[in-house]
Amino acid sequence: MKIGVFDSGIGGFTVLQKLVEYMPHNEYVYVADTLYAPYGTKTHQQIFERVTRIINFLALQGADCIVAACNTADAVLKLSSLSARIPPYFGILDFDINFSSAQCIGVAATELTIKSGIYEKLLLNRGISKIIQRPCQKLVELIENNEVHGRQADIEIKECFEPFKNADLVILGCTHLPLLIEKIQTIFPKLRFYDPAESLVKNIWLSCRQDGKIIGKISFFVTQDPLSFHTKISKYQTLLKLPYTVQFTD
Ligand code: DGN
Repeated sequence: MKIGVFDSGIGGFTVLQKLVEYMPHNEYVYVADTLYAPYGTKTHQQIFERVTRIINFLALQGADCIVAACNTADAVLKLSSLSARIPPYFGILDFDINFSSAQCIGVAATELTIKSGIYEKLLLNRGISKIIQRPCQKLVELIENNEVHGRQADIEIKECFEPFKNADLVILGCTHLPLLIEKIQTIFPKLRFYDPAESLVKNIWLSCRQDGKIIGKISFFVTQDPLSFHTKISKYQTLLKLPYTVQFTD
């Protein structure tokens, strides 16, 4: 089967990697909306327009299902009625986790995801009232620019994660963050983290009937500068494992 995946950049790799682990024989079409990145600082309307366009593009590519590997985009879609009209659609916010109501939960996410109130709503519905949310936009930019090894990354990690010191669990509410998890964990060894992609990908695997075709490849489409995207992703080859191509789309 063909699975369409999208994010503003390379954050969705953390979801794609898990999809490939569970379903290595599928064909993947991944849109990185690099021309409009970062999503986290845009308006609801701007993201809605971009995401509608990307979903139409993936449908035209013949995707059997579409995965929003971006919390910001999924938050916007979940607050509109679009996702209800484009089955089968899966979003990173469709995660399953049980909390005890006494827990204090941290969420690191983009400004737009936090502003949307979606995590607050999801957690309140699960009986959690102690919620700490922190923006991680600067970390997204450092990850996209491959500047994760310098001092600035340490400073930004501390600024984003320090307020979670008393949280029982921190949700990585931005798909870019798992790309930095080892460094975050080294700086905050006592914090516990949850990546929503864990349960999302398991749910996709359980609910999508596999057609038995063995294809195993990824087609990346980027909305700006395919060459630099190609260079950027070459270091993730072991992460992604499958052969891939990179093309431009507007
Ligand atoms: N990876 C995106 C998310 O999960 O919200 C954030 C990307 C961005 O453009 N800031």
